[in-house]
Amino acid sequence: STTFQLAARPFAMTLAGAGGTALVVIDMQRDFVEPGGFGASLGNDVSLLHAAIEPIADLLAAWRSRGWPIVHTRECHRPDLSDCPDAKLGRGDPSLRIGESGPMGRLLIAGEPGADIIPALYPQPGEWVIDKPGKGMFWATGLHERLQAAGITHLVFTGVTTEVCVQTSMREANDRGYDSVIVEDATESYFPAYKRAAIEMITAQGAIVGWSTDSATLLRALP
Ligand code: C5J
Repeated sequence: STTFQLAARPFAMTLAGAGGTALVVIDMQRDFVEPGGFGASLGNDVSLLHAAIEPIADLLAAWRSRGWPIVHTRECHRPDLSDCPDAKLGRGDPSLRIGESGPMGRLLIAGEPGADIIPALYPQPGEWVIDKPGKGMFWATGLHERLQAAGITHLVFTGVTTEVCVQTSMREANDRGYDSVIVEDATESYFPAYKRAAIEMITAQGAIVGWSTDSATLLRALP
């Protein structure tokens, strides 16, 4: 199988070519990125997330042109909330809770406009769209088995928010044996200091969770 080298922190890494490296786009949903959604209901300034959109679009184009695997995730729940634990439902001090109705429909509910992916990054046919009830993409999704069946061994992480769903998913991936890299300009947080800290935690101690790079370096490295 083919491989390629990527300049990364804390040191260079090897990724799988020939479709063995999936591009993962975490939760680029209207509910997190647009006004009136779940992120805004928690008091966050959603415009802080917008810088990640163009770098993710560039990576999507590169993966699509190669026919390599792409995984989009959406944090959302069933309409009856049977997959949303009370502990999650009751958390925070939001102006609207999960399942309540806002301008983009019921917050974080599958099938509602707000739970869907923003138009600029909308999935194309054949790309995987994983609905996840948790912060991590492996919890209650069956994703590990699907990745294994597809021969995917390496993951490139993008999306929002860096220290919540992206970091949780990357830690879950690490424990399942994937080598992962987070693309620094293709991920954002409502808290810039937390974004920076999450990337430092991921790459510390000799890539204890994984590596980091930037989209320009990654695009140059792709075979
Ligand atoms: C959050 C996410 N921040 N997608 N979700 O609640 O990171």
